[in-house]
Amino acid sequence: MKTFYNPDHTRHAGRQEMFRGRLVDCHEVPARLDFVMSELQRRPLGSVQTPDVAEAALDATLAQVHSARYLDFLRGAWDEWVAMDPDNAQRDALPSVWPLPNRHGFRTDVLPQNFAARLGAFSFDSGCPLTAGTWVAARGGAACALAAAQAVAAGERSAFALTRPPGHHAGPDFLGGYCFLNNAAVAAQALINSGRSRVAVLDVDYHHGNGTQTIFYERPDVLTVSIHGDPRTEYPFFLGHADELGAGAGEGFNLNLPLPRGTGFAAWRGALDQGLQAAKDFGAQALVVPMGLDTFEGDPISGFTLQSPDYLVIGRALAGAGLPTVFTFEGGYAVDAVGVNAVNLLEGFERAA
Ligand code: SP5
Ligand code: ZN
Repeated sequence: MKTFYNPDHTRHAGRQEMFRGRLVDCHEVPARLDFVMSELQRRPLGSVQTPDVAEAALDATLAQVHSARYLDFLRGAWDEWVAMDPDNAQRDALPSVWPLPNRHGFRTDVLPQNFAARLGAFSFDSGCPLTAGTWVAARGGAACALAAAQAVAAGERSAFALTRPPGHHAGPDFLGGYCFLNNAAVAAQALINSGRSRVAVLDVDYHHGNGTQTIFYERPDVLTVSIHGDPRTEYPFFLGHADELGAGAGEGFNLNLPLPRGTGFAAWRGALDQGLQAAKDFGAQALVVPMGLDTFEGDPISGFTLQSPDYLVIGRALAGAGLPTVFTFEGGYAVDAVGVNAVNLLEGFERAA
């Protein structure tokens, strides 16, 4: 399995996130990728390379999953933040005011001129710091997702987009949950562009993949499945319930499998089988797996109890689908275990593939 690695990921290093009235150190740190890289050196799965994709192809694919005004905003956001006050260069941008879209009559069609207001209009939480290097890092990560999809489209059995910031919480026109550009959506869209008519996304991160769900909610060509902590108690709270089935032409093409906080591997594995069966029934021609490792028992912000060897079993089960597969790296905040858990999953896949 080829790994596409984004060396620019270090340019995104948020300092603090808002949590219950105080700023706490960011959980989503650059060291996460170092642990995956060193485990990949210890247990190689194939070449590790930087992505080589045409800028125009990347821009075109990004434009299919994110709105033009969101991409324009994100590209220029740091400069605007600093232009507001030169002293802002000393700190990350966090939103603090939101329009509550679709409710209470707040307008989202007229974008405010004020930068802080626009940052709120394009985000859904205050735990996702935007930094000087966020755009470069996120775009480099999307390039990894595109390169991984292109490798699979060209005949590779699987490929791994190893990057951060993660992507599955980023929607058509919003950031949040440590995510800015939706790498899994880029991969799924690129597979569609390569001629696959049906692509399944099977999100195994602890948190519901709300961004990916929203991007494809009204589309019949991409099935989105997510196994996650029940949003009644778990982040992102406002999406991820079992009765969200897709809408319009996409009705029937979204499947949420929420599980209670505290769920262990036996029950989690049952949900995985359900998700794989849904991908099979859909007639998926390729699979995208947003691979979060925050289902691990030791994760500091999550609530399932998976153990490191369980990830080998997950990889093997995913390979059982028999589909060309792109993995994107998502959550996982038990930093010193994230490398072992990620490579276990990928190695379990490789051994069975
Ligand atoms: C990609 C991904 O896994 N995003 C997850 C975003 C979760 N954001 C909410 C985090 C709540 C942090 N809790 C801090 C506990 C401090 N002791
Ligand atoms: Zn997560």
